[in-house]
Amino acid sequence: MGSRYLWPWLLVLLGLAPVGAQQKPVNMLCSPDLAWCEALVPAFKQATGLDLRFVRLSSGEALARLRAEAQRPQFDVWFGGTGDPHMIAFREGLTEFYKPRSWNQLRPELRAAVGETYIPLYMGAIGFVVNHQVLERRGLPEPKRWTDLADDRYRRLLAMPDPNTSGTGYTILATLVQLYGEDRAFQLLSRIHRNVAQYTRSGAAPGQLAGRGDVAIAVQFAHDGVKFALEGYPLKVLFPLEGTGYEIGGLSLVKGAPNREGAIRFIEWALTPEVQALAAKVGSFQIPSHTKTPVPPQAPRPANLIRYDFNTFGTPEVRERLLNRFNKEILPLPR
Ligand code: S7P
Repeated sequence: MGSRYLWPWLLVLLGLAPVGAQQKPVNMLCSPDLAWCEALVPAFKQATGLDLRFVRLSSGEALARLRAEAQRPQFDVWFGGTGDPHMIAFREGLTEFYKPRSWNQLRPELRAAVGETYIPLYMGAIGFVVNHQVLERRGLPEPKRWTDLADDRYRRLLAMPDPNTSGTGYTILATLVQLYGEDRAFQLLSRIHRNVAQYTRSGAAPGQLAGRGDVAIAVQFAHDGVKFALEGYPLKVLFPLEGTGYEIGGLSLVKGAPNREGAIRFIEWALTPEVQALAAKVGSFQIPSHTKTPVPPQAPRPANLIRYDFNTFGTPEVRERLLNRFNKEILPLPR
């Protein structure tokens, strides 16, 4: 047996490496598109020999799961999903900040925006994903502004995600509050509500409804709309003129992770440019956080991003207050 096979066992014998720790599977809570979660599994196995298991949950649901398991965490790592719930999880002591070796190679503006709360994984902006065939058929114009979404002519022609379960939905809510102030945002939401045919559980689902022609306008992440358009649906991605909000998708180490070492191995691996580039190969066109990962040519690049206040909207009390208002003041209104 060569010395390269002997030295790991020597470490074990000296008590410097925990027996079996490297062999335990890594359990991942995964919030992006399912195809991306699935693609990570064989790639991680090939790179490390370790099994990766995952459960796919939307960002708000993932946060709820971490809260429910706080006393006995089941997951090691939370991959992807909008940043606000990652920041909230950190502030509630559900995750811990781990600084990866590649930290200084991640886009500085993303690191600065979230501080040392979670690891930025990608960036993506909210847009309007419109089915141009449905609009043409009905002789309706494309919506240009957030306020256009309240236009009576779009009655029951809109779909958007529910901010309780969906990180995308919460990003939309927080965007309107930042653009209009809280009370005016809720007034606008109450008028938009009349046009909403469906609030979906996950963030990408509105684009599927628009793609099939069940609705004309989906409010969601623009990159999810690009994916559906490239799959052949008659969709077009627009950005509201008033400005739009965005996410800094997160990667977090779960506090008290049963397999902390495996989680750290996963995090270091997942941040490499080669692994980040997997996303675009399976149709996820966000802007990757590593400066050396090529930005997919399909990634939408809106010109008018707002100065999204991650610190405020990643606060547990602010999220709680906004969701309560949404549940009490908007959802019960007739449509
Ligand atoms: O599909 C990719 C993506 O839009 O999904 C992530 C996030 O979990 C949003 O989904 P939910 O709204 O269902 O939580 C985004 O971070 C990501 O860009």
